[in-house]
Amino acid sequence: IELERELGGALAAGQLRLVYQPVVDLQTEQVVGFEALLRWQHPTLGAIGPDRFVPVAEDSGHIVPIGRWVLAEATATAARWQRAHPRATPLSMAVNVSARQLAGGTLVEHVAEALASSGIAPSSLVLEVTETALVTDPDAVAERLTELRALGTRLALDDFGTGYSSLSYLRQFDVDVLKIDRSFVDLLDGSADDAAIVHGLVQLGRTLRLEVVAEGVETEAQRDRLRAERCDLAQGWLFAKPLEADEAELLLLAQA
Ligand code: G
Ligand code: G
Ligand code: MN
Ligand code: NA
Repeated sequence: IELERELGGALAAGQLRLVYQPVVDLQTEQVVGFEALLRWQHPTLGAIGPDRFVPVAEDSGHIVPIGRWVLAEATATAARWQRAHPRATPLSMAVNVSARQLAGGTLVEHVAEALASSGIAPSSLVLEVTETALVTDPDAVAERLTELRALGTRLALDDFGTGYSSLSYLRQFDVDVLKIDRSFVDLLDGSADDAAIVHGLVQLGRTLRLEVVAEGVETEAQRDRLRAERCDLAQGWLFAKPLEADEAELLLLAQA
């Protein structure tokens, strides 16, 4: 209850900010994009993680104005970085979208607004949804996703393999990107049978012609295995933790 009350004023008080985790191409190790992640710095409670406050924001409805701000901020940042660091394929920006946002009536409007004011190509915006968000209200979600697709944004299935869902959703919802959850990446340090799960997930994505991203890559051994499996992209502490915007810019400058 206290968090919920505090969250109401957090946005206006400038206590929310985005950090950006680089996404790298596994073959070249070049940064090809970022995932925007919310942070809340409360004046007395200190740093509150999204695992704690995003569920509160969802239940209270605060996620809608917060999500609108996240979309505006992340796309504005992407526009700035794309201009400063032009590439054949522009830097991508991934934004997490929760079940409540997806089911609500304003997400499409807020995405369109963010695209228009930032001017980025719609295809460089990746919306990350979890399997659980998809199954919460599949009919409403399917409609929203069709509208988002019409805008030209891409759709990523986040935390893939951990949700309560089935493979049929991959086709039904016309996903573009598969993000393999870090609990599976961790398995790469285990037995051959465990590693076979990652092999299967990467193959599934490749067969369906999806872009495959491995999350939570922490060791060189994991990176090497994923590269050998022809996984396309990766993020994780081995490459970089989520960075403040100015740190992320330095990284882009360093690889230019
Ligand atoms: O940054 P961290 O790994 O602590 O994020 C924890 C969780 O919070 C992740 O599951 C992530 O999807 C979620 N999260 C982070 N930023 C956002 C955001 O801007 N919007 C929503 N809806 N969820 C977010
Ligand atoms: O659910 P989602 O994938 O959106 O959440 C991303 C979260 O994973 C972020 O909170 C981020 O801080 C965390 N994260 C990113 N890279 C790593 C990593 O290499 N190891 C671990 N343990 N967590 C990571
Ligand atoms: Mn995510
Ligand atoms: Na994830």
